Amino acid sequence: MKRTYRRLVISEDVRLAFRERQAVVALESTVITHGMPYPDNLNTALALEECVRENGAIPATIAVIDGLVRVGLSQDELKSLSQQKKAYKLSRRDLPVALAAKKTGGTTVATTMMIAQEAGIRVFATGGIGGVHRGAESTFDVSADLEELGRTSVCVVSAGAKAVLDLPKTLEVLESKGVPVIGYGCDEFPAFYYRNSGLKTSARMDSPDEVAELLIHKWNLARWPDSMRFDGGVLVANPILQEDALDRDEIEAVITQAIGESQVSGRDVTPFLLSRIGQLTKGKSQLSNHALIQNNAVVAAQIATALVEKIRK
Ligand code: PSU
Ligand code: MN
Repeated sequence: MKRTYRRLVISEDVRLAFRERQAVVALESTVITHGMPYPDNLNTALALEECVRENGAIPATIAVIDGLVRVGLSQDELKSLSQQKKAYKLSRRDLPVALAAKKTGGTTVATTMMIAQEAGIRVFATGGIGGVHRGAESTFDVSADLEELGRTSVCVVSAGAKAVLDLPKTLEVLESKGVPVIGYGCDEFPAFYYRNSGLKTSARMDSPDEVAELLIHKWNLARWPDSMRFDGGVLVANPILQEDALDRDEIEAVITQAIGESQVSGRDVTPFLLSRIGQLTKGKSQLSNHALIQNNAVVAAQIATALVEKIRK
């Protein structure tokens, strides 16, 4: 059988960035295909790329298009992905199926991490990671994102975990898997739509430089001959800005209502909840989501830039 097998298709922009040792930031695409309605999803995707560039790095949106793993998309490709009604949501288990059957889909945090690592990208920005769902003691619904953070060496910048989750249980699993959870300029784990969950992070850091130093030590990027390397991810929890945050009690009531109405399971849970919360808040949650992801893209670009500078030295 004749087959062409290309593992990764890396865009011209991103290849040039690698060649010139410029900082690169990975961006996920499930937020485009399943996280927001059109045209918000497209506007967010374009704004994120802009935030990364404005902060001195090159964006690489990752997705699967017609069975090819793509690292770096053009504006036209982003537009067409954002309008795709039949795009799949691709987590770790779905990726080989999508490649074999030449599907198109958005990559979740888990798959974006896998692909970023393959491509040599160390820093990745998203909105909020998946985690342990409320009621997981009976449904067993725990996102593959947590497993991936335990094994794949990429730094994920997020506004904590998605607010629909059980945050204490999510933090427990991250601790079990050895994932440093860094409060970025904060002591408490942020709760996505609002800043304070009352839960502790594993450490606090206040600058891109500090995070870059952690990454160098964790993965031994300086190749110190007698140093240890600790494989696995790092979660940088970057709280939403106060002016974009929602009222805690109000949004918690909405989340409880949306969870109560949910009749779906498995991979449909998160997209259903995000869209229902959007309806119930009359779009306010989507505005917050848009703002917090941009804030994460800015910090990710700053960390990626600091990391490149340290490795160059
Ligand atoms: N964060 C957002 N919007 C999203 C997601 C995260 O602000 O749409 C996506 C991410 O791709 C994440 C996925 O990996 O939801 C988690 O889905 P699940 O809980 O089914 O693993
Ligand atoms: Mn799930």
